[in-house]
Amino acid sequence: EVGSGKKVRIIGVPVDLGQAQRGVDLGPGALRYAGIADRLSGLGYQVEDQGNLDVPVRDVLGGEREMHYLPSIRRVCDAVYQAGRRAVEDGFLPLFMGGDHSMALGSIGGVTHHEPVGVIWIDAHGDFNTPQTSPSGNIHGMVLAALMGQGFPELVQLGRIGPKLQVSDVVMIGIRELDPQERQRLKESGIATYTMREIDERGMGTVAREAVERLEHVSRLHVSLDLDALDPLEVPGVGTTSPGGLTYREAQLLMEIIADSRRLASLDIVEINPILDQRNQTAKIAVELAASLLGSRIL
Ligand code: HAR
Ligand code: MN
Ligand code: MN
Ligand code: MN
Repeated sequence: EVGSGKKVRIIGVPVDLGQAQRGVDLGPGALRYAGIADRLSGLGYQVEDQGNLDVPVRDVLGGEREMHYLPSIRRVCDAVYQAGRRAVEDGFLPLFMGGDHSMALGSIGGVTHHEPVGVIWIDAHGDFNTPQTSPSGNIHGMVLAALMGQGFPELVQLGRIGPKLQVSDVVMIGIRELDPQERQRLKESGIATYTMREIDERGMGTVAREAVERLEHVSRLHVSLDLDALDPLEVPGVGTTSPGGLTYREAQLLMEIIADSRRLASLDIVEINPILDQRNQTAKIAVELAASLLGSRIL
């Protein structure tokens, strides 16, 4: 058995404050109903669900609306950070269930508390805006920049002082939709980025192996899986859809190749919006991708 008693801790983060659409706070429930815990225990993992972290509902945060809920996102991410740090200290592989992508500030902050981690950021978007370049003001579109030390000081200094990630510790896969200034910033950042064009031309197998090799210098890998990286025809349950995305087969191959590295140490599953979904299809696909990432084999 692949899991052979290794421990996974499920941490639900029902946050929807990083973006504007209603429904993404229901993601943790959707993943539970799609059977995430049983699927992983079936692989031989010891699975512990620690429930959901406390997240205020936006309906009681009227006063924060103008600030795009920055104070509450900061508080939520603080709790996520501590939960992630503790999970690593306790010897668990933490699986963070969003919620929108703003929670990755806490999850990636927490899992890098003791030592650097290589991050595979799978997303249609760059999430590399700053408050100055963001057209929407939505914090889920700024989280990777904040992790690298750029943006709201409240977010940059979360958990511990300073940047949580170095340029060489990140690879991005599935990118196809960037805002004009975000695009410029990403080009100048030096982050390794595999756009959809690159995947189409070179194939996912080649791209995925190269991405994992780029993170050879770190002993642990974190996957931040934004479901909008997949094509909306396959995963209708996401808030910010972008056509021309990964097929389920490509995403699964990517997961399998990351699994082969045997260095996966933590995982985010974010941006599932059950209100927009059809029969929980998006969460079901996410569960299968998590299983592939944790070593499920066809043969
Ligand atoms: N780039 C846009 C913005 O900053 C939208 C990006 C956020 N969308 C996501 N995150 N789902 O990946 O508002
Ligand atoms: Mn994202
Ligand atoms: Mn996205
Ligand atoms: Mn605004």
